[in-house]
Amino acid sequence: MNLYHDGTPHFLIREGPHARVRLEAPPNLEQGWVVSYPGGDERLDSLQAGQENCWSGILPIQQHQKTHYRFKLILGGRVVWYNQGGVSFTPPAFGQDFSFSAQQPPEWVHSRVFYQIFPDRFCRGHQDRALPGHDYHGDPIIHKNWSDLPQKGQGHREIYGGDLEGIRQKIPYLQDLGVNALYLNPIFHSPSSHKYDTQDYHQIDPQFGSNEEFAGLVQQLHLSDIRIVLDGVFNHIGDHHPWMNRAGVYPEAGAFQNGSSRAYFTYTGERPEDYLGWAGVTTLPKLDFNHPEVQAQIYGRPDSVVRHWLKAPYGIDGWRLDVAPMLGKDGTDRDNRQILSEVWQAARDTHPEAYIFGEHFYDATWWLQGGVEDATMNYHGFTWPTWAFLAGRDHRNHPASVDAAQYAEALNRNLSQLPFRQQLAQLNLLGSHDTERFATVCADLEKQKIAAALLLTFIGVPCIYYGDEIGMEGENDPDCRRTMPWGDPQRWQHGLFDWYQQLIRLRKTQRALQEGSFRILHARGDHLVFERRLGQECIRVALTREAPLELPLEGHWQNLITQQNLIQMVTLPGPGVVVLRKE
Ligand code: ARE
Repeated sequence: MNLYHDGTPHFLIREGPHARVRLEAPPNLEQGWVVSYPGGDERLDSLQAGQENCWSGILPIQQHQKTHYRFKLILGGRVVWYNQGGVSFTPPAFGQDFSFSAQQPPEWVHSRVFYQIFPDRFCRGHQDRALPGHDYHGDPIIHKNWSDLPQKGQGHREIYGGDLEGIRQKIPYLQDLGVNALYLNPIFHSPSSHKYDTQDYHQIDPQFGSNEEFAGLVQQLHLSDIRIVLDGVFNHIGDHHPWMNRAGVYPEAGAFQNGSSRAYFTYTGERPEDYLGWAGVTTLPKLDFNHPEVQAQIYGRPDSVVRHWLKAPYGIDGWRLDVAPMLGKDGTDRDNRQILSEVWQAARDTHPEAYIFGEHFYDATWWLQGGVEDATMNYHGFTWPTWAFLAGRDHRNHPASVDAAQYAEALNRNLSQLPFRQQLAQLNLLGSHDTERFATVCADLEKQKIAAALLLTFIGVPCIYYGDEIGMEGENDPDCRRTMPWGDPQRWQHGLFDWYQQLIRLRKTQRALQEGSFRILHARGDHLVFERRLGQECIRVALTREAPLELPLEGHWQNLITQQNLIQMVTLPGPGVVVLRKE
């Protein structure tokens, strides 16, 4: 019997202003305390011995900040400390204490498998609807055939014609695959194909459909038990937006004509074009979130963008915040986390179950302590470590060599700094519209299957980038935004699709995979074994990326993929994965 505690309701029970914490401990535990830090002061509560080697103690819940705690124990005559970082003989770092926040992510995300859609490239429902014919900043918009590949340097002005009607028509496909939530890349009126250059936040892009069509789509998705999250691009607008009006599309003066909205931007010189753009891109003027009017229009007022789409007749289920850590920085002095917490609060006030996750390419621990973002796109804590372990590539797609022990270390390091409910809400992904596709990074079908299994069994919410389930390939933007080859079944990896379908079904039927704790049991060389646990339910995932794996078992287990009952041993002769449930 080892020391064990996690954030599931089995081990952490909230009782009004207090929480009861439970600890499984070996028989040589002599005395123990749960140590918490209300107001910064150390507070100890003695653990009381209960049944089945379980001890419990009480700690006060902090209402406006994170509650963090650890255990101090006398085990076999020795003082030890135990927190999310494990057991130590000296007081451990605070950053890795167990923790929870009073402001928690919504619970509905636990049972969801997300599917990310880049709308122009997913499905064209209205074959006969004319595509936008206007030019893009002097260069023509290019209308492409569905089977053409995107061209480097032109991706932003290549239009294929995907639309909302296409998504609606593919609801049966999504249901067959099993996904039950969508994240859509931007859909508001914008000149480019990617639509990160918003021209009108209150209008669905005419290529994609009308506002009414969108309301109808959300309604139909909800009736099909599919939730929907939109891309919130608030750090910058498009230069066609009336606030900038660079091309003079609108009669009223924008910032470019020295209108009053000039104050919404940051300037590096006197000329109209001297505004700050996202990453220096002039089509993406960066907003100054210091300005009260910017705050009011984006998230403050009842009809602000954030609130508008969360309400009827649309009622979306949340926002993905584009370049979240950049909001308000570069020329403004308002704290980025303060702005994001106001966005989060505005969303929650409007829709108490809204799911707000930020786009972060790097460590986002700082944003995930409650009340700022519910989650992040988990590139840092899942995508990059998984690329390195299974594909031998780092986040820039350079060679990287990582064994299972290092992989486990990277996963644990990240998790140990997050409150448990935030761990459950993290949006895990293998790639996106901003990265190479995993099939291209990895180019090995067996490893793609292992990656899919990791995605669907790891702690957090899985998100599948459209087409990954059929093994679509693609280099970086714009090649990773190819069209879904509906009419060409030869380009589908049907076996991979079946595998995804099977894993999604598992994910949706096993609560331990949705809400259970995560613990690595073995990580060495090519082999990784981990456990997801929720009360009495226990799922074990064992995999090898190459060398044969033999895993002895104690007790009775069921192989959830083959339905076979196993008693003594799991054997994997080469790259593969098994998912087992304790009977
Ligand atoms: C276009 C061209 C690109 C060119 C870029 C800059 O297509 O080839 O590099 O311009 O000139 C949107 C479009 C892009 C478009 C961009 C500008 O989707 O196609 O690119 O607008 O017009 C970093 C940021 C991350 C950001 C990515 C793109 O950290 O936040 O770059 N992601 C968001 C969205 C994008 C969107 C924008 C931001 C702008 O998801 O879709 O771009 O609203 C490494 C680095 C990361 C880097 C990542 C990806 O991992 O470490 O920092 O992310 O690569 O490039």
